[in-house]
Amino acid sequence: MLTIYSDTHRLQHGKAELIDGTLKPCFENPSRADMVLQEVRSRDLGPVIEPVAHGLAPVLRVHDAGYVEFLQTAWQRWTAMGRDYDALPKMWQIRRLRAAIPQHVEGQLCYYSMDCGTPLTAGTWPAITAAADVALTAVDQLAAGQRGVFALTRPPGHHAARDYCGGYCFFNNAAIAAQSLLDRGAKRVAVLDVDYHHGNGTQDIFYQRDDVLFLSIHGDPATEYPFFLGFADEHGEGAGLGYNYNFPLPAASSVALWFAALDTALGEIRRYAPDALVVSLGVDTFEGDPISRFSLASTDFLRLGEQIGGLGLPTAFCMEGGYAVEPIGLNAVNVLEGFSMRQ
Ligand code: SP5
Ligand code: ZN
Repeated sequence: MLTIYSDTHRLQHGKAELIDGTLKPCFENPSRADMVLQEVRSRDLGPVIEPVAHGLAPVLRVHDAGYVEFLQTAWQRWTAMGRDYDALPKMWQIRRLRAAIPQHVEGQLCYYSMDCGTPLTAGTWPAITAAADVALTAVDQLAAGQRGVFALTRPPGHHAARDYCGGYCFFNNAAIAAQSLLDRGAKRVAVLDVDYHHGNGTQDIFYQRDDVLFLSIHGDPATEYPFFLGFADEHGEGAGLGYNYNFPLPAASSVALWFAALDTALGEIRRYAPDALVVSLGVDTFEGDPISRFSLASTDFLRLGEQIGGLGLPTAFCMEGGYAVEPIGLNAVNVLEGFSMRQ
């Protein structure tokens, strides 16, 4: 399988996040993608190529122009005020506060963020534009006839909605890939999100549409981040009604329950009969993940890949979460190898 990768991801390197009451080094850091790349190479998954620059037009197909402009200018505006540290919001536009977009860069940071765990840094803009290009180049390769392509995207994307960042995500790489598939002639695209956390951003972007089927298997938001979305009764809206499936599972769910949900999700994908599939590939479902609570073993990721491969669809895998850094490569590449065995 072909892998698309850019070193530019390293420029996104936040300093700290608040976990269990203390500031800890960011779980979402460059070593994650470095480890995945190392495993891709050591197991000879296939060629690794650089992304091709696609510009902002395909990003603006799924993200709000004001939000994109904020991300593009924020660091320069932040440092112009003498601030030389990561930009993090400390409040939100909550109920009954005014909804007008602030002029001030810090006000805009608060307006365009979902949480305080997603540091905007000196390298955020180059890293997120490179990640979008990685996803878009994967789509180019599917269009050129590849069956499965691995977009080694970092930072991840599935928590980023049309006009907000959060959960370590800024641009929704998987949504950008799905939209690009449609813009290249696909009639229907499915996005299967297997990250531990609900893909609230992807759901947000496609909630009112029937040309993208979104399915997410994740820790129940009744007890897990992102708390405010990802419940089983979210089916879509308007034309999108019936094209959104959430499979929230209790945090301590068994592997058998997880695969039962996968089976149901795969059945819905078959019924939809899409032209292509995008997989939001988070491996934070792993039993050793430091911030998540499912218990998939490394070999389970092979089985996951095989089952996805059994759909027989052109498939772009976009890397999402996974914070057990040492085995992250093993787990991610197991999915890709499992997929390839079924081709
Ligand atoms: C892409 C992705 O996986 N984003 C995840 C963002 C999760 N951020 C909040 C995590 C809160 C975890 N609390 C865990 C406590 C562990 N003792
Ligand atoms: Zn996650």
